[in-house]
Amino acid sequence: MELSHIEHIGIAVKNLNAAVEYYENILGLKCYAIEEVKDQKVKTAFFMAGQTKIELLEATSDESPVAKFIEKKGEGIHHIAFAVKNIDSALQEVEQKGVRLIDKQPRKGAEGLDIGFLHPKSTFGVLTEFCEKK
Ligand code: CMX
Repeated sequence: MELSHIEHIGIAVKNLNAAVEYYENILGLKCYAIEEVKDQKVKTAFFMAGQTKIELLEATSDESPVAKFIEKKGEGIHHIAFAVKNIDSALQEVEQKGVRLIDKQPRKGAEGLDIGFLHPKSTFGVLTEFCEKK
């Protein structure tokens, strides 16, 4: 498997607008896109800090994984996403090595990326996402 870089860091927030204001007005970053990902029940806002992408996540339903996360753990870092060269084979490879997958097949995520999640109970507590730009 080839992990090329950290594609983004996902941060769960209760109020996207308030969080965007903080990142823009206090940290001086520019929000370059806001996108709802219906499949994941989230609204996202994206920033670049140098070469590192930050994705803010607000739940759009009580059933959203982000709503459940905030209820249990509060706001904060939700996941880390790695760019991979071939997401199908990367998911297959880690599963063969004993990692529990959330997504056995890639799905469509924000920014048109193919995404798949690894379960945090198999990854030392960090919800891990693979992404491939096709
Ligand atoms: N990071 C670390 N641990 C997490 C976690 C996270 N983001 N989310 C849940 N957990 C832990 C919980 O604390 C819990 O641990 P304990 O059993 O020790 O309490 C365990 O995982 C199970 O959590 P749960 O609350 O019972 O929640 P579910 O099993 O219903 O769901 C998960 C957990 C990870 C399978 C679910 O959140 C999921 O499918 N996530 C992937 C999709 C996603 O997060 N989408 C939103 C982002 C989309 C995007 O970036 O576009």
